[in-house]
Amino acid sequence: MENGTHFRTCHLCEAMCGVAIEVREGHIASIKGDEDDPLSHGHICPKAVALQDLHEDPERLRRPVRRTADGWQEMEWDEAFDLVADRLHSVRKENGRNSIGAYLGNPNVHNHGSLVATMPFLRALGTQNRFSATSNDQLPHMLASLEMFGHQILFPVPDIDRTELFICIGANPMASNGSLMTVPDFRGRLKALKGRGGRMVVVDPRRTETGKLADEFHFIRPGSDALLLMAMVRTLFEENLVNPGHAEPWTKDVDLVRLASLGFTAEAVSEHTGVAAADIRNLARQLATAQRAALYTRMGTSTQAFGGVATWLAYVLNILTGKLDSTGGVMFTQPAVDLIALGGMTGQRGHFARRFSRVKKLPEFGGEYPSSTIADEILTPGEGQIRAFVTVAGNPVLSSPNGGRLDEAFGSLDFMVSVDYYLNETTRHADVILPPTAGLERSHYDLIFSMFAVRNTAKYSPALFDAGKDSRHDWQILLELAHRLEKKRKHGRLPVRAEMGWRAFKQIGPDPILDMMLRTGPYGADIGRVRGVVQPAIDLVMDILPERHPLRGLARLSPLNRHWQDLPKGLSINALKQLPNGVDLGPLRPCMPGRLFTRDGKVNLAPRRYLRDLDRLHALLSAPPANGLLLIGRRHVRSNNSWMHNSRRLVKGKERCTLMMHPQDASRCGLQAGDSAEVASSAGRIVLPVEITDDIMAGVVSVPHGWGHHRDGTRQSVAMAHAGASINDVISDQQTDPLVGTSVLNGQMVNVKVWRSERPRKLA
Ligand SMILES: Nc1nc2c(c(=O)[nH]1)N[C@H]1C(S)=C(S)[C@@H](COP(=O)(O)OP(=O)(O)OC[C@H]3O[C@@H](n4cnc5c(=O)[nH]c(N)nc54)[C@H](O)[C@@H]3O)O[C@H]1N2
Ligand SMILES: Nc1nc2c(c(=O)[nH]1)N[C@H]1C(S)=C(S)[C@@H](COP(=O)(O)OP(=O)(O)OC[C@H]3O[C@@H](n4cnc5c(=O)[nH]c(N)nc54)[C@H](O)[C@@H]3O)O[C@H]1N2
Ligand code: SF4
Ligand SMILES: [Mo]
Repeated sequence: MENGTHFRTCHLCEAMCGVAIEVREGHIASIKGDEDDPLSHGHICPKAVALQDLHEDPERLRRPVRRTADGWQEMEWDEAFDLVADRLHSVRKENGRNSIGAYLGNPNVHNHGSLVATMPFLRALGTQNRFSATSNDQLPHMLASLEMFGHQILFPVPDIDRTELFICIGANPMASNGSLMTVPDFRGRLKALKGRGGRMVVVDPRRTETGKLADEFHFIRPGSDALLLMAMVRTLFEENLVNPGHAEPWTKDVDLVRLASLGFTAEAVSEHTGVAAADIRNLARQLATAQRAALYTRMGTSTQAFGGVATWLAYVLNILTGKLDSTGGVMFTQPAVDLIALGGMTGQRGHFARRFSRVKKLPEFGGEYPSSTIADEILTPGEGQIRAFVTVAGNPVLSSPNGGRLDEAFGSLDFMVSVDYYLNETTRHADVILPPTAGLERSHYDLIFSMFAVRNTAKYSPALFDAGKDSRHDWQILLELAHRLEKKRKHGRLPVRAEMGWRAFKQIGPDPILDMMLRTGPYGADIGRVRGVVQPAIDLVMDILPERHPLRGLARLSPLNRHWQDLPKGLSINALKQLPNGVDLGPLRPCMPGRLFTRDGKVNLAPRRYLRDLDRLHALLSAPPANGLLLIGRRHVRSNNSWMHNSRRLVKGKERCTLMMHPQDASRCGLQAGDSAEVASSAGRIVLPVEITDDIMAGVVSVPHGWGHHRDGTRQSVAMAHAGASINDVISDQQTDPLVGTSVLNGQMVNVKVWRSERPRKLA
């Protein structure tokens, strides 16, 4: 790579910060924030410099390895692909297509190559036993979007740069930099909000880094958000504050929501939630009366026992107060590659509960079962039992509930392959590991997070380094495996056309596809001069075509869509290459009801499955509040899920994998600062240092996730030296939100006691 400064997007988290990487003599000399990035304006977090650590990490795998009796052995790519395709094929032949399980991890969504190759890969695997990080994450948001707006990824995003009131429940953007709200430099944006006279309210069981900056902060008992939000809805009706405003004509079933909220008064839910009734009422009033306000919920309200209902109610509150699709409220990003419109056209709007998992009968969403049931499906004998497993960019042993049981399950498989560049807690169980290139060695375009950003932007970066001939990108690995598997299924020979198709796909890769999507998207080709002639004809045709006709979808997707008429035009990869810092496509714009995908073109405010789940909420309200310690997670700005602890720069300093505990609880358990605590549940136990602080609500304890690097047989020496303990070793896989199937990662009950032993803190 030439000497000089190269601009690209950091792909580590959802924030999409622009980075300026200075390269000298083929090496990274520095990584700084890109002042000219139209979204992040120079902001980066400490993880950005770890891009270099990741790039240079000698322990990052660069060639395929195979497990042998004498340890891991390197192999040639061709040999590795053959072996994997062979073994997967024979497991499938012997035990049926569902005997292969597949798990897709979080980094896939930061990788446009993977995204393009995943579909054909999964089709070639042919299994219904698919899992991903979604069910440990944003699944309730996807269900709410599907049920209410008719499309699984049409997410309302806070218009934070123009709001006057930001209500943040169960999220910590100061640490996470936002989620389903791509918001680089949250601190700066918050400062600007306050500078305009705006306010932030935070509701969380822990006074987080975000909570500390709030104008108003409330502790809430974990798992009780649905009660709080329902009482806010109740307050709106009681106090005549319901006013969907411009959304009124395209919103239905307001009255059903009113009926559903009966009984959930602020006074009634106060004891359970731990939030004073006056504060709940006041929250509802603030949301209703502020002209520009956004209520936002994320991980804490999503991955809990009532995550489905809570997420729905958050959407409902924004709609009842007229904040949906209005400036300064919650709006919809209009990305340059509109996967939402594309999904609408190809029938990928999403689906739910079309089939159920074999063992626990949990519902699929978009063809995936909840990850909390992976171990059940591997360990329970019978027709359809998983015998072989594929992981792509995932570390479920640390990221999914009951990691100990997953360890056992992966250890029992006939065959496992991991597409991953680290030998870690999950991939150590693989028979073969296929390592892809790392982020700086491939081109980058953020297909996913451009859809959820607080401003419309687009940016393309070519690969910064060439990893050489003996390397493969994720997309190359996935397509090669898919091709070989398809061939085997057809007894070694594909029809000529199919064979040519595969070869062409492998030849061109994701970028020409991306280019085509950019050119045909909302900011694509400029049909300016012909629009006057073409548009009326198109409108006429559209009127007579049935609602679900593919041509309608096509028009919706193309520059012909009227909604996109005024947007800037001319995007393509070439155009973006001329603008290496990225291009600003403007603030969020109202787009409803035109972008709704529901059959009747209305927002469905009261989908029946949520109403049916309210019996459970009534039961929660009538039972006495649980007495015991409730476990929640947390994130830290220097850590990223489970996989960046091999960067010395990120793990140095004070130990961060601690048990946070309120002084009252600590003294009740006989724990003092510096002690080690044992946290136990039916799933397992972990030991970690206690950190006593009144920043956490009494009755709640917190442990970050992604740690627990003590397991044998991994190859991440820095991470092992800072092992910590895995919260998911004590989170039970028996608890899911029965409505959606999401793992209950927040709010499970645990026992805590003093750990006194001369033995080292390592637990299996
Ligand atoms: N530094 C860093 N950034 C990241 C990541 C990372 O690992 N590290 N991960 C990325 C990913 S994959 C994601 S999905 C996002 C997540 O982004 P966020 O959702 O902002 O992430 P968290 O920090 O987990 O915030 C969850 C908050 O919910 C609170 N909470 C827990 N239980 C409850 C509850 O029952 N009710 C309420 N109201 N609050 C509760 C927790 O105390 C915590 O403050 O972050 C992304 N960004
Ligand atoms: N208790 C608890 N559990 C949680 C959470 C929580 O808040 N609390 N958060 C949940 C959330 S939001 C998420 S998103 C999940 C994340 O869960 P996962 O996606 O399962 O785990 P990660 O830790 O992101 O691991 C990513 C893996 O991908 C590999 N990898 C990194 N980059 C690439 C790449 O470019 N290509 C390939 N092929 N591999 C790559 C890494 O080496 C690592 O093995 O964790 C969830 N688990
Ligand atoms: S916040 Fe940090 S990790 Fe996330 S994109 Fe920005 S620099 Fe990268
Ligand atoms: Mo996530």
